[in-house]
Amino acid sequence: MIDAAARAVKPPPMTSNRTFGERVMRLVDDLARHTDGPGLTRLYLSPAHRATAEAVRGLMEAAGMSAGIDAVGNVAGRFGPADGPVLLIGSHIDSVVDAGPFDGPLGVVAGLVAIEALGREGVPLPFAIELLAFGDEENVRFPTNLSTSYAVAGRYDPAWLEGRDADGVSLRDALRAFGTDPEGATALGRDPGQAIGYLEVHIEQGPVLEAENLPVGVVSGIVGISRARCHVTGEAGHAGTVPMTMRRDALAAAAEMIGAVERIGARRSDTVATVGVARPQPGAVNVIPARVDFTIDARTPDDVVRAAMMTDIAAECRAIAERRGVAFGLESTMESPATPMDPGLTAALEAAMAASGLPPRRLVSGAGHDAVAMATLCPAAMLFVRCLKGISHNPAESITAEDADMAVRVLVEAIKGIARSRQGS
Ligand code: HGY
Ligand code: MN
Ligand code: MN
Repeated sequence: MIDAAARAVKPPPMTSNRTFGERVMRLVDDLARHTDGPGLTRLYLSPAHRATAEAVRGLMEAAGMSAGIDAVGNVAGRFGPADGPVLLIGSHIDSVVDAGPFDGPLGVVAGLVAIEALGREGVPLPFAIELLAFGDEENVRFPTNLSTSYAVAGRYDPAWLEGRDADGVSLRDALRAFGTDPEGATALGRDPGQAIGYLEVHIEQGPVLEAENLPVGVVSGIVGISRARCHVTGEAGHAGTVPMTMRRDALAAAAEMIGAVERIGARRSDTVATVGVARPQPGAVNVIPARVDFTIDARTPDDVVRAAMMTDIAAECRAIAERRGVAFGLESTMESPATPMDPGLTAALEAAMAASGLPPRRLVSGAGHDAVAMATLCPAAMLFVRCLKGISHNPAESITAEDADMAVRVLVEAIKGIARSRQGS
């Protein structure tokens, strides 16, 4: 996965007097061309994911890293010695459906540009840097949770390989079709004794930094996430002949349940609950729906509150099902814990921000990130970058080259600060 000999070639000079930010924007734009459609859609292990992984590997190698694609589809590039202490930097290159270009790739590209800069400067580092492009952060295709970053953290659950996508393809078969050996998935864990920390640059995906006119901020913690698949089963019937009082309409029941999810999610200012997918069957204009499958995504910074919210949602759905004479089933598909970021690494990011004349600003992340998985391996911290109107998971997602430039400068300065602290200076 990582070539044995770490090649110490110098990365290419900046091709013009481009700023870090301009290079980041150009590279993100280049990677955005790899899509399976609609729009920018790059699901885990898809052809577009493969093409993007190959492109990232090429960029890593051009920057002087030894790079490879591992058994679960991560791209991993190593800058510096092949053994010994290592600082991990990364984010994901998979996307949601019809996504924006920055959610994930910004963190990979910012890491690359920072490593290129450190290579050009010839900064002596007391550790290697490993750049990672994870492949399954969005968990859209398979019922997994951050499977490829958990693989790097040494916590890959082999049961995930049996999970199937909407077409019935198992994760095991998808990995084989991608060109990897799924049996290697559980052997990717990095040595916790050598992993000195993990840094991730990511768009905020929220409106706070823009509202406060700040280019970047640091993440205090990442919310916990519960996800579930729900199944409502009623009875198909003729839309014209079955009296309203004699129906077991699965879609009308699901609609009431979806309203309950929204109402319960809105009870507190620190909770959210979303039904992102609802599929009625048979889906004909003149047939009373027999079945609806829908999803729940519930989040809070407090795991006790989250468990209580899911209990209330399930109880309310069961009561609605009982009253309407339909069957209801709920299966959990994700339980991701609320994850505080490492104080030491967060302070290193804040010191780097201060060195760039920026005030400290800490934010809770309402989005999940690979940092949740990486925090089980080593200290983890995140740098958020302002994005236009907080828009994300949307083609309108955008950032400025100036903010991208600031993010790379803060990342470079933070890496130097971590190096200084390890050298005792
Ligand atoms: O759903 C999330 O929070 C992330 O975008 N995967
Ligand atoms: Mn993301
Ligand atoms: Mn996302």
